[in-house]
Amino acid sequence: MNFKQFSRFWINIALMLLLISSCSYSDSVCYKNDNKCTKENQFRYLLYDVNAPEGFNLRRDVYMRFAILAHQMQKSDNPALKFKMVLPPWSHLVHWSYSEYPEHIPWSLYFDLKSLQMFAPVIEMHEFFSRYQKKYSKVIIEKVYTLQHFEDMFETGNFEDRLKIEECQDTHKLNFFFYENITAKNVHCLSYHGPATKLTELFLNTSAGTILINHAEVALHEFFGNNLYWQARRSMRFNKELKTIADDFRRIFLKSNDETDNTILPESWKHEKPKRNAIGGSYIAVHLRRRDFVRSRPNETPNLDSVAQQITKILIKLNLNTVFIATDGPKDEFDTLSKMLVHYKLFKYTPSSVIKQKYKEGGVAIIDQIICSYARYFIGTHDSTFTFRIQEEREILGFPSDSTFNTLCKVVGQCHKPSIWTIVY
Ligand SMILES: Nc1nc2c(ncn2[C@@H]2O[C@H](COP(=O)(O)OP(=O)(O)OP(=O)(O)O)[C@@H](O)[C@H]2O)c(=O)[nH]1
Ligand SMILES: *[C@@H]1O[C@H](CO)[C@@H](O)[C@H](O)[C@H]1NC(C)=O
Ligand SMILES: *[C@@H]1O[C@H](CO)[C@@H](O)[C@H](O)[C@H]1NC(C)=O
Repeated sequence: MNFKQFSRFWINIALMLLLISSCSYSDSVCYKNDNKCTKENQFRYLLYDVNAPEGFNLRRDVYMRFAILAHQMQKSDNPALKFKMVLPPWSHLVHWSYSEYPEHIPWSLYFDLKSLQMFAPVIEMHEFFSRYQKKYSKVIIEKVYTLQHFEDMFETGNFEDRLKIEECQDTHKLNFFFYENITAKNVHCLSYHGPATKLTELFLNTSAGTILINHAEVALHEFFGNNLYWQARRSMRFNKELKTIADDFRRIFLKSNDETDNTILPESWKHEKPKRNAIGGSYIAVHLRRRDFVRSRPNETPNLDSVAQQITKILIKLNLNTVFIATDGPKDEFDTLSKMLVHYKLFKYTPSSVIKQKYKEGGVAIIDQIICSYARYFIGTHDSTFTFRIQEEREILGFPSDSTFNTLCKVVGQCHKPSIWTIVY
């Protein structure tokens, strides 16, 4: 055996071992009245991933679209639609600083998993792994669909809902959530226009036990602001400890608490009743989105002078003297703003190193969002999804809409009309 033959021999052995260790799951998918059904294989697994540059708060919106899909499939009688949806761990988000290694942050660090599960059958990636680890050392996803827009959509003006396997527009290598032990068998590109719920058509057409949807953000909401939308949104309660940290800050610095603010929510969002009687703490909150917004949206993003003027106007109008600032801008901007508003009390949340280390930028952002949500009056940044999530939170808490849907203007009196998504009772 010469060297070439020798190495080919070992490559073959290695391939064989790989195949043995990774056989497909489709034959273990369980359909009704099938004696193959065991507790473990009665579900298929749906995984989804989002375009790398999308931020945390847009990803939360994509989650809602897929949670609604998973919710509807769970309610269906069709056994072929029995899925568990695997939550994509948070890694390498563009706005967050990160090291070379992916963080793989589980959803439970930021959200109350039990609450999510009351709406949709979701599991963490590590749970998905542990279900397979017993049998296999590597996960081989049976079908991957990378969503893409129809290239002809704007030329032909065809905006009908449709889906079709087509040639891939994007030829980047798939990254599988930055795991080295996940690969795929079948990869397709799916030109797609329509809501995420339309994907059931695809799932009914395949018996694959594991399906991954890439570029999930291409799939849209079926309805914006209907009852199902708000159920999904309400189920996204934050990790309780983050709420506690935010509550401590409110109590200590802003003299705000749920009793006096009239913002107590029932333990379970399923019992939430329509109301619009939240008062909020005696402070106004401002979400001041800077960094890339300053550069990429010069016509919308105000300078600090203008921000200070706009804040002053509202403080006078509401007869308040306390401001909470949530911002991704540098510390010296906050200091400058404080100097411009010396007659008022300005606050900003600064995490201790322990909290920063445990919850990272995502957790700090959520704490800022919570504190903004409980203010008497909120002013956000035009077109920021970070702001949208705060506005939704305030709708859920029952604030009057005119205390919520306000955004900073470029200069006083020159404003964009904010998009308003209220809960309609
Ligand atoms: N702590 C904190 N972080 C912020 C604030 N505003 C923005 N950030 C950070 O900047 C990131 C970018 O905002 P995201 O809303 O997640 O990004 P996006 O989904 O692209 O949304 P926008 O760019 O805001 O439309 C957030 O994930 C935060 O880490 C803020 O007020 N407080
Ligand atoms: C894949 O690797 C990750 C660590 O990178 C590990 O946590 C997980 O359990 C592994 N999965 C399987 C199926 O071995
Ligand atoms: C379903 O499968 C058939 C046969 O493989 C294929 O021709 C059709 O395009 C598929 N439909 C969808 C929605 O994937």
